Amino acid sequence: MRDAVTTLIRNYDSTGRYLDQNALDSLKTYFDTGMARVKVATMISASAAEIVKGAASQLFETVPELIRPGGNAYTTRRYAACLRDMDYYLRYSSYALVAGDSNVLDERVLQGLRETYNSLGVPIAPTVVGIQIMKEMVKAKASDTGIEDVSFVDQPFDHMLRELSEVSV
Ligand SMILES: CCC1=C(C)/C(=C/C2=NC(=C\c3[nH]c(/C=C4\NC(=O)[C@H](C)[C@H]4CC)c(C)c3CCC(=O)O)/C(CCC(=O)O)=C2C)NC1=O
Repeated sequence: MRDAVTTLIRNYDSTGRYLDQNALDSLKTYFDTGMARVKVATMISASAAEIVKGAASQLFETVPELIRPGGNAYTTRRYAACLRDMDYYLRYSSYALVAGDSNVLDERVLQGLRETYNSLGVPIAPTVVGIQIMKEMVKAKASDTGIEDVSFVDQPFDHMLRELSEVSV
């Protein structure tokens, strides 16, 4: 598992270079957003249940077939599994936000996910929609906490969206 600092050092060490201006600029960007990252993670911890529940209802309103007979989230067990997956995406995004690096998502969430979803018939497209809804909710709530530039919140969500979208093509 890596963060913004260890990833940077790893890259420079692999070619035996001292940190240069690019490295320092990228570290500065990370440290400048540090408190905001922690603030968003704290907000997510406090509102996780609300975010997951709200995003799931929006998803099921958008794609109602999911919870009708024959839908992948139909039956209490599968409905619960779907919400649990949304909660995984949210929790690991909060880790990735603090780390300033998506590596934790690759290692803990995305590895093998496509195979699992494909073998269970879990549809990727609505999963992507669910993650998009959570991203918008987290950004709105981050703005509510007074953070002016919430663009860094995009990173982990966009990373998962990119990885999952690649799968469906
Ligand atoms: C921390 C990393 C991690 C992830 C990401 C993870 C995902 C994950 N989701 C699963 C199932 C599932 N995932 C869903 C999710 C959905 N169905 C839908 O229609 C929606 C589109 C979507 C919710 C948004 C469902 C319904 C199942 C159960 C499928 C089944 O058993 O038939 C399974 C199969 C085993 C199980 O049911 O627990 C895994 C491994 N597990 C992990 O340990």
